[in-house]
Parts: sequence; C-alpha cells; structure tokens
Amino acid sequence: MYDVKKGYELAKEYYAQYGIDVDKMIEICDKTPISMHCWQGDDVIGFEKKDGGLTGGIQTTGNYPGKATTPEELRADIEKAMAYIPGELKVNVHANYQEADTFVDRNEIGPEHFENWANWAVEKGIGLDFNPTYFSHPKSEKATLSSADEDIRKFWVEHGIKCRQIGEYFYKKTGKVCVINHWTPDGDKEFPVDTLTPRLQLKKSYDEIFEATKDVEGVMDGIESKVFGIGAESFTAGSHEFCMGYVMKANSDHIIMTLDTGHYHPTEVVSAKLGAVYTFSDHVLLHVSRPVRWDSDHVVAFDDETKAIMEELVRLGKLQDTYIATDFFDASINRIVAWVTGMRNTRKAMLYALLQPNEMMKKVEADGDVSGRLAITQEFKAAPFALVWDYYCDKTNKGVGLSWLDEVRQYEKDVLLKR
Ligand code: RNT
Ligand code: ZN
Repeated sequence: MYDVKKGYELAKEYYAQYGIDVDKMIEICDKTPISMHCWQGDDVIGFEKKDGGLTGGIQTTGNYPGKATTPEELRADIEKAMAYIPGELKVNVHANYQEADTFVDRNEIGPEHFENWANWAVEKGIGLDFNPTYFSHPKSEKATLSSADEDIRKFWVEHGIKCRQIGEYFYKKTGKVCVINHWTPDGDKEFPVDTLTPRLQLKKSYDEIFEATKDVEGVMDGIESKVFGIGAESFTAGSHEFCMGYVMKANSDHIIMTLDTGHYHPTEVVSAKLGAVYTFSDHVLLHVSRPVRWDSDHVVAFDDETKAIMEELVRLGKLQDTYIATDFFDASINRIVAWVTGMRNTRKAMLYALLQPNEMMKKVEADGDVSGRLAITQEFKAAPFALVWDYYCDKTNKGVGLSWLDEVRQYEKDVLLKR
C-alpha cells in the first residue's frame, strides 16, 4: 500500500491552487445520503410466501451462486456491502420484501410485516426508503393502477395506500424521511387504439392513493416514468410526459419526479433534464442505474453520465435537495461486489463533482468567457482525484483501493457458497 496520507497532502495542494477546499468537499460528500436498493441481493425476488418470479418487463440475467433467500441472509449481505461503502447510507426496501408467517397479499400488508427491517435500520442508525410492488403478481399481468378492471385497479390502489402507511411507520421509527417510489409497469406490446383511458385511470388511482393518505407524515413520493418494458415495447401508461404532468399539476410538497437513468431513449440523458425539472420542482428522486442499449440495469459505473449527473446537482446547488437512490440488478456476478462497486461509483462521482472549481467556472461563464469555460471544465478531468478518494475511504475505514475485494471473496467462500 502506498502512503495514502502523502498522496492526499499532494492532492490537497493541487486542488488548493484552484480554491478548492478538499476537506470541506469530503465532508459534504460524506453527509449526503445515498439510498441503497435491497433488491440487488436476491434478483428482485423478495420474501412473499408465493411462487412466481420477476415480472413487469424488467429482468435479471445470470445465475451466479449465493443469492440471499431469507431476510436474515439479505440483511447480512447488505451489512457486508455497507462495510465498504463510505458516506451516509439509507436502505431501500420493496413491498415484496415483507416478512410474514403465511402469505399476505399486497393489499393487506402493514407495518407489522416490516418490523424487522425497521428494528434493523434503527440498530444500524440508518434511514429506510420504500416502494410499492406493482409487479410480480397475478393481478399485475395486464395492468395495475391504470387497469380498466375496477377490482384490479382498486386492489392496487389499496396497495399504494398501505405502502404510504408503511412509509410513515419507517419515518416514525427511524426519524428520517422515507422516500417512496411509485412505479407501475403498465403498458402494451402493441400501440393501443385508446392511449388516453389508461392514463386517466392511472391519474385517478394516484389521486385516490394520495387523497386517502393525506395525513401521512414524513414521506416523499417519487413518480417514476419509463419509456418501455420487455413485452410492453410500444406503450407505457406512466410515460415521462404523464409522470411529469402528474407531478407538476399536483404542485405538492411531497409528490416529486423520479428520474431513472435507464428510462429514456438511448440518446437522452438524465443529466440534461435536471435543470429543467428544478425550474419547477424543489426535489427530485434519482434512480442511478446503467442502461446498456436498453434499461438493462447494469451496475453503476464511474462513467461520463454518472459524473455529469453529479456535476449538474452540485452546480445547480441541488445536491441536498435530491434524493439519490440506486437501482440496478446483476445476477451474473457476486452480488455484494455488484452493490459495493455500484455504490462506490455513485459516491465517487459525487466527490468528483464536488472537487471542481464550480464557483470559478460559474463566474467565467457569467462573464461571457466561453473559451475559458471550455478550457477549465476540461482541465479537471485529469485531476488527481483517486488520491482524495483513497484518503476518504481510508479515513472512513471503508477499504482503500481494492482491499475490500479479497474480503468479499472470502465471504463468498465462507457464507455465500454454503447456501
Ligand atoms: C423498473 C424501475 C423500478 C424497478 C424497481 C425494482 O424499470 O426502474 O424502479 O427497478 O422498482
Ligand atoms: Zn428505477
């Protein structure tokens, strides 16, 4: 191992030339929560006592051994991953991760089925976020909240209501706001003749869910859009325009947009949408993922788009107003490696964005010096960022460089492969 402290001292000098306070940026980064999705650990299956796999037009591919099959295993794996993820963390749970002795249907779940999650979060000192599960269920085969079948639509409205109540329970237990993400896969393989009625149904359903739970406290609600799902390639009821329209018209202090990085056409990027959304909204929920040609939910990379998103948030002054959550599921590699890599990359991109002369760049731009703007923004791409990142991981005791990888390999041998 090289001298991490020495590297940090040198990097600190480098950044100081441009007026960047490395320690202050590390502190901001460290305190900004990232919500880690629980579903990477078991390929989005959950713990309902029912048969049936993942549906809803999303897919995990791969059959790497050792996935979690019980809540205890999943929480143990999350804890293992947490040991290597620096910074404030939340854990994001889906409704199908309920714990009950016998089968409890989605419209009947309550806080009692999430007590173990809540107690565990309190013990770990972390916040919890939540998601209704409008998929992987016999009643979700055709449509959920946008269904023309009133019994089915009502069933899913009840589910949404229960989920907001569970969100409030999480808030009350942990003392931290619970961010709920509402995503429905409702769509069609072919382009429908009537594209309005399902949208009106979806709008009515969201209205009913929020009206019935208007006294719920401590919950934020992201409405997540999507361009298409597998088997529903031609039409999505909750499209971007629908969800953006819903959120903007609701003009509410808790209903916000969820922008998932995999949910747009391949040349569209979330980084380019943030400024426009923040013109009209106070908060955004992000699902940080990595689409490869489609919404493939690959592990988040330290790539241009993840960096661009964090740069936007920092430059807009919206890092603290944005709920940052991860959403990926790779079943072809060690799932803890997937979590740690994706979470570290998200955090890394945040620190990378903070370690730039953002005030200087804004001034240069305001002065009309577009040549200077280009030169400055390019210069920092090769700054000695890794030296600061290593120091941050060392300081927070989360594993410098690749030191964590051998420990996860050992855990695979000792725990995962024995399942
Ligand atoms: C699906 C959405 C959604 C899910 C999770 C499991 O395309 O991104 O957020 O990934 O609810
Ligand atoms: Zn998502």
